[in-house]
Amino acid sequence: MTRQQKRALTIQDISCVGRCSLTVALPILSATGVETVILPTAILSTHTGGFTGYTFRDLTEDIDPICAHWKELALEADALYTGYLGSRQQQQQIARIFDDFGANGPLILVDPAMADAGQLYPAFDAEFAHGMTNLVAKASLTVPNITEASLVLEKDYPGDDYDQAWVEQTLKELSALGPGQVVLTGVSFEEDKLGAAAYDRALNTVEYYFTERIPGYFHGTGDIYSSTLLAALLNDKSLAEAIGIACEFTVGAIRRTVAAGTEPRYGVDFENEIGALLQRLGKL
Ligand code: PXL
Repeated sequence: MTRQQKRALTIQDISCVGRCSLTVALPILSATGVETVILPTAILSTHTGGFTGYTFRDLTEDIDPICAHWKELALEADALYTGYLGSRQQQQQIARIFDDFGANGPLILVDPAMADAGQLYPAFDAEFAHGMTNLVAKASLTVPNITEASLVLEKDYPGDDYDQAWVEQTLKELSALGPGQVVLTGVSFEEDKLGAAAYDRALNTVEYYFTERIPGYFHGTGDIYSSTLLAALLNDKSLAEAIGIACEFTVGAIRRTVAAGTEPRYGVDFENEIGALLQRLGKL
């Protein structure tokens, strides 16, 4: 069956409250015209950053039967996109999903969503980080922050103490694991600027995009960034264009949240930025 619309399959948790993982990936991709198929890895009452007492329903056992059904349907996707995962076992299941649903050469985006600001998220350990390295190796595009890049490469987290040479070496080391395209987020060389760096191995280019830095820690912005990056790529933007579109969308959502004075652990107001995103994509 021929498809007019691009289709993404995204595999991550549902944090019911807190605007991250599937509750941002699905609306962002859908709003930009991408048909979005979801594989939830777990259901949590809230995400694990800044809330205590959250519930966690592990959906590991459901993953193989869901995928078996999809194989019967000969389901195909233009992109396979993973984010926050519930367990080490899920990393292995997903490696198989990449093989099972990879025959048509989809873009495979692995966001190794597991850490920030030098710390693993509460649910994860070194073994999980190691498993993420194996998954990154199977991606065509990976989008870590600086903490995640350091964990994936098993090198020291530099804190704020890095330079352009470190960034470009890190991009190339990540690419050497497998992915032809790498985007590093949370890159900053000047106090008041924050952005992303992208490496494309085939083009042998490194591109940067920076916006104003808004001080504070804003939950879910890594997931918003990766989802928007993928949405832009599936809307035929180049990697260099897509990193800028995703930076502007993310900072726009942060700006609105700061102006509204809402609690950052409830995530950022990306909903009211969707119009601006569609304009940048040329869809309005
Ligand atoms: O990628 C952010 C994220 C997603 N899902 C859950 C999380 C987090 C970050 O803490 O806890 C459940």
